[in-house]
Amino acid sequence: MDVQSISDLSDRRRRALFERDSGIGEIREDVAEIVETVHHDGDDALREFSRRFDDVEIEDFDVTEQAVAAYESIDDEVREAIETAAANIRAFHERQVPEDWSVEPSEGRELGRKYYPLDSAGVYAPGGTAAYPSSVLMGVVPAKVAGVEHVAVATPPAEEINPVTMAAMHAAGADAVYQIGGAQAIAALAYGTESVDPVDVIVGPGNRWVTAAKAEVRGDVRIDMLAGPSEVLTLTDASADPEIVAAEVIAQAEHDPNAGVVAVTPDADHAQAVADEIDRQTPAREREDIVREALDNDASGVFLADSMDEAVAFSEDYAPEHIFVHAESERDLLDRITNYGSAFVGEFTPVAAGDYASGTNHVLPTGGSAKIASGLSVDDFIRPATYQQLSEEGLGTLRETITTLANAEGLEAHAQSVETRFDD
Ligand code: HSO
Ligand code: ZN
Repeated sequence: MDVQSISDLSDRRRRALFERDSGIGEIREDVAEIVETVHHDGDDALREFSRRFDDVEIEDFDVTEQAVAAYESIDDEVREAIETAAANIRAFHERQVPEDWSVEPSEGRELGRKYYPLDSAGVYAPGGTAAYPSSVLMGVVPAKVAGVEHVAVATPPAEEINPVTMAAMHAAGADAVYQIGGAQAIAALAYGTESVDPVDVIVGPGNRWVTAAKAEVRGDVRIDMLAGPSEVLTLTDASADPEIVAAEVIAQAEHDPNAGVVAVTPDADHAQAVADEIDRQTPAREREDIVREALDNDASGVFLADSMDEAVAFSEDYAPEHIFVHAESERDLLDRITNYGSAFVGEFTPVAAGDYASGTNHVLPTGGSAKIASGLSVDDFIRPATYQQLSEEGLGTLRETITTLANAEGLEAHAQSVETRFDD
């Protein structure tokens, strides 16, 4: 792999690195049609799309019982790993549940905020080679922790739906599981059909069709984010072991040929050592072909900065989904970066820890949206509302402010609703 100096990057290359595209633009129209058809024709449309896209004839969309059976039949070892991961994810997300609060900013004016869980949520679980049991846990567990009553999972139909993914649905506490995939699944969850109850929020990663469908239904239901391919940026100095840095880059590269995998450092020898390690380790990986494609794409590379300041600025512009920070003053570096979905600090903190088991969520903002958005959390399933109670004295203090503004807006009845409470 070549090491590229940040100062030598062309504008085109910088754009490819910093303006990563989700790639849903060109399929938006086709997806809109699928969504509309399901909205209109319900189960008939779902059956037709399952025939067309998944090549299966579906009688019953509901496979909830299969998830229970899968949970009971998978290897004990795998079941235990699922339970351990789920417990850690649950514990971390329980810390996110907000408590209702109130204040009295002045005498007789009590104001507060109350938090309500949404009634229902839909979690999309991709199929095929992207069937990740871990992603099911990341979607369903926070919903349940938030207090969502009804959590449904949709996953593409298959001769045998991945049993570990199905088991994870049950372990996480999913209330219903439907064998429906792609854009049609998102439409079914958003609008409901004869067989599928509509939900308030749809979360979870999917392919471009799923993502485009989430963009389509957004507004009618809440969605978490428009997720793109996985990303990692490593920010390291000469104190880091190149073997570890390369392993971090390669790990996320195996997700997707379009993954964005980047190593940045201000140390020239370290940069070269990381690049060499990537070349050395890649042939040994099972998913070597995907890794190579990811390393070769325009959102990836090994980059040399003039200074740690320039490396930090590069990372801030890239705004990666995951950042791996390992340097002499790594905790200081963590304080200097802000644009990332989830940070992994120090030698013994692989991104894989958060991908699976440490407890943080792995559904994270990609494509640079870490500048404006956060990863999946309990917040996605919660709706805050405000309340207040004023005493006579409290309202008296505000009386003139309210009536002055109401009259300025020409809304005399608003002013009167205040005045009517006073005798003078
Ligand atoms: N790194 C992926 C999540 C994942 N990794 C699932 C392994 N399984 C996107 O954040
Ligand atoms: Zn991963």
